[in-house]
Order: sequence, then C-alpha cells, then structure tokens
Amino acid sequence: MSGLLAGKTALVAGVANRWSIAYSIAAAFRREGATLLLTYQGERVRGQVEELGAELGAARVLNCDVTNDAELEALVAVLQAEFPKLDAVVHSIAFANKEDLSRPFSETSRDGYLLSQNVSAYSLVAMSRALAPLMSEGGAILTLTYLGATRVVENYNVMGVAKAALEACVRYLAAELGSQNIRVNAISAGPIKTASARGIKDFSKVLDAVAAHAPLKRNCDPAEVADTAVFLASSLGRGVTGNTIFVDAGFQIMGL
Ligand code: NAD
Ligand code: IMJ
Repeated sequence: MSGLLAGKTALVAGVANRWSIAYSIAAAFRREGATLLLTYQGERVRGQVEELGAELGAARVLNCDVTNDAELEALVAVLQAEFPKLDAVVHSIAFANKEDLSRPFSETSRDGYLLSQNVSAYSLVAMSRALAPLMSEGGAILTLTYLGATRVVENYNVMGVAKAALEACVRYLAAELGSQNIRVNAISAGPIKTASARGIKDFSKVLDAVAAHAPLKRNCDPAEVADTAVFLASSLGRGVTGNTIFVDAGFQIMGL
C-alpha cells in the first residue's frame, strides 16, 4: 500500500450504490490508508450503504440528509465524540426534479430551482461550516461538478445553474478557509453511467459523442476521478485550492 492518505480520516458523502462516484472515491481513499466515514441520505439507502461500508472497511456509516440542519448537527456530535480530527470531506451529492432535466429550462419552477440549489450547491456551504471546525490540522474539501456549469448541455438545465453556483461556492469557501489550511476544490467529471445518469434522455449518445471527440478518444472512468480526489486530499495537492480540475478525457478543451 502506498498510503498517500495514511493517518488521515476522510468523510465521504454521496454513496448510494457501487456505481456512485463517491463509492470509487471511498475505495481509493481506503486503498491509500485513510480511515473512512461514509454518510448516506436516509433510511431508503441505509441497508445498501451499510453493506458497502462493511465491504470497504469503513470505520462508521452515518445518516445525513444534507438539507436537514438537525441531521448535520447530529453528525458533527458523533464525529466530535469518536473522530475529533477530520482531514478530508468529499461532497458527491446532487439532485433536481426529473422533469426539470427534460422540459425547456425556461419552464423551471421556483420550487424546482430552489430544490436543486439547496441539495446540490448550498449543501457544500452547510457541510463546510459544520465540518471545518473538526479539521483542526487543516485538510481538503472536495466536490463533484460537471461541464454544464459553464457550457450549455442539452437537458442539464437547472442542474447546470446549480453547478455554476457550486463552483462559485468552492471559490468563496477556498478564500475563507485557506487561513485554516483547509483547501476547497471541485472535480469536473466527464459523463459516467451512475444512478444520476440513468434515465437521462439520450445519455448513451452523450457518452458516444465524448468518446468520439475527446482527446483520449474514450470516456472517463470513475477510478480516474477517484485518483484525482486522492491527489487533492493528500499532501501532493497542498498547493491547490479554489480550483475546478477536469477529469474528462480532455473533452472540455475541444472547440470544433
Ligand atoms: P449518484 O446518484 O450515485 O450520487 C448522488 C448522491 O447524492 C446519492 O448518493 C444520493 O443519495 C445523494 N443525495 C441526493 N440528495 C441528498 C440529500 N438531500 N442528502 C444527502 N445525500 C443526497 O450519482 P453520481 O453520478 O455518483 O453523482 C455524484 C456527484 O457527481 C453529483 O454531484 C453529480 O452531479 C456529479 N457528477 C456526475 C457525473 C455523471 O455523469 N454521473 C458527471 C459529473 C459530475
Ligand atoms: C443529467 C441530466 C441531463 C444531462 C446530463 C446529466 N448529462 C450528464 C448528467 C449530460 C453527464 C449527469 N450529471 C452530471 C448530473 O449531475 C446528474 C444530476 C442529477 C440526475 C438526476 C436524475 C434523477 C432525478 N434527479 C436527478 N438530479 C440530478 O430524479
């Protein structure tokens, strides 16, 4: 074991199943020697995530719906008692109403807009505020974003606006938490077939287009995203904060 994260404790939020990007990140963190803490969204996914946690050798699997302040506070209380020093936090969470990812963007309702912002962007602020006090020796906060934050991607709609806010949150949080040696970065992953991609209209066409046009002539792999997360969470990433790093087989550089 090379142990890039040996002696570090990492909390990973956003594992729903073994296809989740957060699952690949958790596996890579464990491979590098981190003590793993997983959080899940609620009772609906609890059993599944507990099984995956056991498989990964996670030290704890805890409930936390990131839209619920009381659940965030309860999480902090458990951590304070059992894992007083936290070194890395991974936020791999997004949600929008399914109908807002298919109908015209201008038809997005106020509630749908606010829901996607709350779950997908504000939650990074809430998690950072709650967990930064536990990162007493500095550390790294990571989130997952997508190209649709800065370019118009068909059907991404309200999620693109939420990711634009998320990327701005990364910069403001990085500027503020830098004095505590806490770095905040986003990884912009290329399209990956996860639960959050299943059922998206024409998703396989998106995958084909990336494989055809990306410099590497293929899609990205969740393990590649995970290894970039290891780099950012480890001391190798110590000079990097406030950034969005693309792990997308190079797709975003292409014009025509
Ligand atoms: P996923 O469905 O496996 O993960 C999304 C996670 O968000 C789930 O674990 C779900 O339980 C969690 N979640 C939703 N609402 C929550 C809440 N209120 N509280 C706590 N957790 C909540 O899909 P994924 O593709 O692994 O998505 C992870 C992240 O990666 C998302 O931010 C997504 O936008 C981003 N991303 C995905 C792709 C892709 O193509 N799959 C590409 C780039 C970025
Ligand atoms: C999602 C929608 C439209 C186009 C899309 C995506 N493309 C990609 C995604 C091109 C790559 C996946 N992605 C990057 C996401 O962030 C997905 C977020 C998401 C997905 C769903 C599907 C099920 C649901 N709500 C969702 N909320 C957020 O009900």
